[in-house]
Amino acid sequence: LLVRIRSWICLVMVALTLTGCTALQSSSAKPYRPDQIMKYDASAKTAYITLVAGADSGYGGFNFDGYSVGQLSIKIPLGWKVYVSCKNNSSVFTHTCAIVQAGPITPTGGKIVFGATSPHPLTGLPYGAVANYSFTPNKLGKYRISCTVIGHEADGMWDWFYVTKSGLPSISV
Ligand SMILES: [Cu+2]
Repeated sequence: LLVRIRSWICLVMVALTLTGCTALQSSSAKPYRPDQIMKYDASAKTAYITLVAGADSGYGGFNFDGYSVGQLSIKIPLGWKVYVSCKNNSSVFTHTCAIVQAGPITPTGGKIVFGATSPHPLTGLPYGAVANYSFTPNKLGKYRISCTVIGHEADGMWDWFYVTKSGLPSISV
């Protein structure tokens, strides 16, 4: 809905000013690059992921590091330890950073897996709060990085998280 409203506002602006709306709709300028979001130590089989919830205004702020609706994909090999730093950058909404089953998008987000969630999964972190946690994925598959505060996943606040058989962690946008 937010996107639709934004597109509509954009059309009105075009009609009024005859100027383009590229900047408003562009999703190219993200606040964080992949190499800023994930780092890893291969010898320690440990990955470090920094998730900033509501990093910018993308999808009405329903994003991680500026990425929504699967624009970001992180792959972690089975058995690696993952440290997550979750920061709520929104001054409007509470948020969480969780790993959930990749079933249908639901109002409360998917079922949390690997115990991977910031505290208070339903109510979220207050503005400016940072929560650090770690987990070790023990099952191969496709999952989501989601905010489990009610309604947020459905508003686009999710990205992809894969547990791979072997190799090194990777991140793509
Ligand atoms: Cu949220």
